[in-house]
Amino acid sequence: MPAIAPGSATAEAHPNIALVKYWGKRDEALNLPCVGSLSITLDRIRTRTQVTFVAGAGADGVQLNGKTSESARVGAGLDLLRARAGVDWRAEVVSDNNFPTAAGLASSASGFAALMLAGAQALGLALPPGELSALARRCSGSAARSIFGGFVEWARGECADGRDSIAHPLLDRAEWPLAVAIAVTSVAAKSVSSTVGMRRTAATSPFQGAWVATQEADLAAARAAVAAHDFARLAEVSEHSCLKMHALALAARPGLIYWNGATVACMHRVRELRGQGMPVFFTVDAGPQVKAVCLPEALPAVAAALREVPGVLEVIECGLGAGAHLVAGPHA
Ligand code: 2P0
Repeated sequence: MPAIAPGSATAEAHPNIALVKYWGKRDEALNLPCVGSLSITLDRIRTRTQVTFVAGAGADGVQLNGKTSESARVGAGLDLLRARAGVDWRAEVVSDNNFPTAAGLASSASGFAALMLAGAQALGLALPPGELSALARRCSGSAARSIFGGFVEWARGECADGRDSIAHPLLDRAEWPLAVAIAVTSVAAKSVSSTVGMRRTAATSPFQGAWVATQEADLAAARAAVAAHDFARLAEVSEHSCLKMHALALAARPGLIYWNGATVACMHRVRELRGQGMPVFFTVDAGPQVKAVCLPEALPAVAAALREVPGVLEVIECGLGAGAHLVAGPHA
């Protein structure tokens, strides 16, 4: 008999946005990336997840945003925790996002970071943040980074078993507060998931080798920019990494086009604003939303400018947020 009783816990985690992007896996089973990446964790938008274990084996139940959801990935993530704890209890998972799910707003990052923290706590597993990061990575690569707040780096790692492919915090959000205006241009779920897109890219894009070969220089430049609080340098390397990742994916067969017309219009608008002296740059993930990263004093003007771009449905304003953390209850 296990020494612990089934319990319940609730955790919150925020999405993160990569400034130096993750794209491509060197091991799909363990979710090990071809490249390291560097991100900022957001505030305001979040996933809140309650995990309740129930004694006795059986199917897990998952509710996402009030609807019953089939999620093999949730079950697989919980299996990692059950194996650690030596139990076979099934779980009831209740999760909600206060932002559009699966539209390039990194809901899998916040979702799996919150799931693993709540699940570990509900099983009484006292896991250090690095181990939680590795477990979250197994569910979804970018979730490794949402365990931490502020500026975060996820190391590619060298070990075949992935034990060194974990995220760590680079700089606290209070040390260099940045702001992000997210221009939502579509709330439809994306047509090609990141996992499938990465697989297709690695198999068919002629630029895959160049992508991997140039990543370390981008990471070094971004790390230095973060350490020096050098916004112009961070802007340059971040837009480069974003456009390089999309060029890589565009060159897959068939090519992956994650942008719509409003996405491109927002990117041009951000560059116009920067040309006028505003401290702002863009980044875009595997979806059509544009994230405009700026100094906090520029946020109202950046958000207002993006709201006027035709095709922009909504602009969400965020600052930098904390890492995954436990909260009192699902509706606290
Ligand atoms: C990133 N993206 O670094 C990159 C940039 C999207 C574009 O991480 O297959 O949902 O679950 O590991 O983490 C999105 O990919 O993919 C992502 P899986 P994930 O943020």
